[in-house]
Amino acid sequence: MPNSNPTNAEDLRIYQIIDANLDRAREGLRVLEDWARFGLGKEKYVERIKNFRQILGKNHLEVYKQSRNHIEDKSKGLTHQEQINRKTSEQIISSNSGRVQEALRVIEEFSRLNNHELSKVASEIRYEIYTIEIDLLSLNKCMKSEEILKENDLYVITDQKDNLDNLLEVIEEILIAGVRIIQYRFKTGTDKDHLREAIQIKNLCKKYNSLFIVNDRLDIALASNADGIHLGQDDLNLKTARKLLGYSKIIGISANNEIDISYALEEGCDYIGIGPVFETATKKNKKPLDIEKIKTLTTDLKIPWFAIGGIKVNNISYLRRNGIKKVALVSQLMNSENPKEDAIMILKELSHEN
Ligand code: TZP
Ligand code: MG
Repeated sequence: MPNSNPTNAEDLRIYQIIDANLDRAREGLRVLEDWARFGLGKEKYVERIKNFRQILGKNHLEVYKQSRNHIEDKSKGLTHQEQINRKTSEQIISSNSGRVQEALRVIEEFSRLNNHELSKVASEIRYEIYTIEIDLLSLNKCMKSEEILKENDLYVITDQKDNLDNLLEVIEEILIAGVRIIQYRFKTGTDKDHLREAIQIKNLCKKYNSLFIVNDRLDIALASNADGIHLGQDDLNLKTARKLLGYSKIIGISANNEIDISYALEEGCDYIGIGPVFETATKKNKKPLDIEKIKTLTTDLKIPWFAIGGIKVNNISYLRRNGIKKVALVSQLMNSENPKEDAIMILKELSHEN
């Protein structure tokens, strides 16, 4: 209970501030809770946020509510331009987390003298909201990337080009054609050049709402703010990569046997590349996997997987007849005279109903 006098004018003003901010904080929490529930389907966060809302509800005493009737609020109903401009779910998460944090801070300050318990509660919840905000934003990012991986059947990997302008042009053409997943793969050259290239490709991918994934190199992925990384069996292990990248980034793994696939799944990889399906000059010393073997390996796979290796426009229908719906490729588009037209043709092949 507040240890003050509700008829005293200054105390009344303080109660009114606490009342308004308890409403604000609870409303903001409800927005976050509903996004965690309906937008992300994350029960753990729903429960945590609901619990905060209930704690604040219990602390929303009658004396605070009564104070509403005593002093008129002249700023009621004011809307800021920022509120009108809010468009994305990320903006909604950030602005409502900010709203909750600010409201709790006000409660913390004004209840410190007359309701120490509420002040403490407000401070504790405020700190938790800082982490919840980051977690919800990460989950949002991850969900968007997962959706792109699920909904798109063509994954294009770059090849080393002598002329960077040409590589960027090729990538842009492919993006214009409608490809939504690009992997930046390089084997020689300087890190300085690779980071510069990575940032340029990342910007292009962002412009076309596409995923940008870096092959092998976690440092380049982090420094270019890539959406994820692709790792082979001899690269950095998935556990370490996850620790360094966090849960907002996707991690793809190359695997072509039961053990590697089950380990990748256990460690929480987001998609798998399986191959080579056919012989390919891009990876000369790898023996192709039997198509029946690919079928066995992928029967129970619940995450997206892409077949890779020697895939061309003219073998996609064969792959599709064998249940392979998603493909990754390098040379067919990187060496193409007309990458846009070819990408459109491949996308069309992949979308055929058969
Ligand atoms: N991993 C397995 S096969 C392969 C990689 C990176 C190369 C695929 O290149 P291409 O040119 O599409 O055959
Ligand atoms: Mg590798």
